[in-house]
Amino acid sequence: MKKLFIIPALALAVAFASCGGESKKATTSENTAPTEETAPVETVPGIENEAISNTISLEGNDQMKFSKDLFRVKAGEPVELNFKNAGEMPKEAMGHNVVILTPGTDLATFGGEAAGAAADEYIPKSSASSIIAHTKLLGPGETDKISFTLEKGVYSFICSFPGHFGIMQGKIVAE
Ligand SMILES: [Cu+2]
Repeated sequence: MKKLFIIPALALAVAFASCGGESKKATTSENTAPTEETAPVETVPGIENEAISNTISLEGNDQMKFSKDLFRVKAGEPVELNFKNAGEMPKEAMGHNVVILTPGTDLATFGGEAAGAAADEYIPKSSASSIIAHTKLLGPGETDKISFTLEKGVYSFICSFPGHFGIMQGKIVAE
């Protein structure tokens, strides 16, 4: 007589276990909702307020400042950058350029290398692999125009004249 009671009890236990297993599986699949397998992207505050444009204009001035420090461009298509030194001070004292650097370039290291490259207008040959594009070093009133194409990413740009990159720096987001 005992057996009759044990068998239904076992069946119930098995049914309960499998039921529990199923509900656990359902929870797991909910938690692993499709996520995009992309590399972590650097977030740039304020970028959502910038319109995408591949023609960009920038000025440097006697206050050692760029007129803008954030640009948003379309990746994979040429970007035209128009740069002007809007100051009046002599080039030897307040020259400006724009150097676009590869993602991950350490600005302090690059700036140090650049400061030692006076003969090359502060474009250091030793860090050439970190440079995507650069303008000429401009004196007062001078302009230069360069073109380059960026893959998706966040790029720093600086003025490499000695002592300027700490303030004269910004970012270009290519998306
Ligand atoms: Cu400068």
